[in-house]
Amino acid sequence: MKTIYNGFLTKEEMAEVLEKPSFDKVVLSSGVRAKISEMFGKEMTAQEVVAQIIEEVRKQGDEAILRYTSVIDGVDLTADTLAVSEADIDQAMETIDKSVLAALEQAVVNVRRFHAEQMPKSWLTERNHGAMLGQKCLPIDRVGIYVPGGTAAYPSSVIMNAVPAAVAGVKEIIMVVPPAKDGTVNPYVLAAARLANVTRIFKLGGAQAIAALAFGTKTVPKVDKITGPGNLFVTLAKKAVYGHCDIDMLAGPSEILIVADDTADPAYVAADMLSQAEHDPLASSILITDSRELAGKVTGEVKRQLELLPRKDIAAESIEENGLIIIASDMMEAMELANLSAPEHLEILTAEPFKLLPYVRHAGAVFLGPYSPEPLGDYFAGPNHILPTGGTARFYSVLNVETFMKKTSIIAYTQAAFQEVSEQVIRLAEAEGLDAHANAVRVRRS
Ligand code: HSO
Ligand code: ZN
Repeated sequence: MKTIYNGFLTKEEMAEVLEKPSFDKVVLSSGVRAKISEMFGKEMTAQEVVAQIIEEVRKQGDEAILRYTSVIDGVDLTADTLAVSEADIDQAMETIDKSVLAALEQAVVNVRRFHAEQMPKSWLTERNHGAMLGQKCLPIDRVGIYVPGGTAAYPSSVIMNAVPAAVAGVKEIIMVVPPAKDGTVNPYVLAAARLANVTRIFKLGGAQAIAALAFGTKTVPKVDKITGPGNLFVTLAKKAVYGHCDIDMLAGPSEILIVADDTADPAYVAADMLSQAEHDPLASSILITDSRELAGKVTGEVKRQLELLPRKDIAAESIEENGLIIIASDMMEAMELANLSAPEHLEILTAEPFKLLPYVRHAGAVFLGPYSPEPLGDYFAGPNHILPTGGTARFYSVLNVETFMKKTSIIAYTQAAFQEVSEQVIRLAEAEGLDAHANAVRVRRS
């Protein structure tokens, strides 16, 4: 983990330090490259791999997804066993720890309650001469939610994807999740899917899952929108199918940025940094503080706590490669740097955190004060944990109910209202040289 002093760098240099590598420039590990060569018989970029998988899934449907599941996940499935059965979910509900089940149930309640407050309202308003204008908010019919597998199982991501969709009124929620080596899906993931009203589940991951959802196969239904985070291949596939269906965002590795002053507890700061670091060697954890003393103590705490973690290898690599402490001259400067980074998660651990809230301009989610650690939001408080990463909080929002809705506008003029504006509409149609447009107004004029 590096420590740098902001005063020594120009704003441009600092922007460079804080910039995350763009997801489409990520360098593949030698292991992944070797696997690609073995699979396709030649060297290929991640983009080329994704394009080829999508093409094959479009042409060959089930055959291609089953083949890729066999080659990539090492699991041989059939069109029948690709789908998780109700009996499988019943069994998962039986086997899981009852206290975890209770916590999942409460998380669903909290997430539902928070998202219900986001529900946009359809509206109609009256203008001159009884003209009515309005907007109807409608749910998307069928969505696909991607739940990552890999080194951890994420029942919380099932809840964060599916509950807002259900609140929005989506009729069919199709979930895809890569199977474990033995062909099963983590029972907590299945239980979360039942609690969150997921309609159907397929044991399918990677670019092949995104392609199947975007174009449909005999077994996997085509959806209108795909949401949820995944690895590089999933993200590239989402980008490639965008336009055939909608997507939520292009997400990369997880990040936390903590703005703290000398009142912050170094053990809390270190623990929160490590909570992100354990996700992924590519995850990043940044502390910005005006206190050199805190910076020193946090460095020590990170080292100490790291040793105690079961996922120490992942967290250590992440801290080593992407851990950073920045010393700012004051808290205003700290906030400026935080905005420059536009982090996925922004924790503010200062004496009066609410005083800094007005200065937050770019962040996926903000956590204020010593008792709002990020994992509270990851699992339980109610707000969503599917958030923009890599600086994209400048233009993407956290996943929310409107992610699963669309808006339709309504126009209903009376004759008197129409008469009053018709001349001006004709002028505009004529100016565009569109006479048939002008005529559609003229024929109605009295
Ligand atoms: N911090 C992750 C979400 C997560 N954490 C799931 C634990 N489980 C990205 O926001
Ligand atoms: Zn997390």
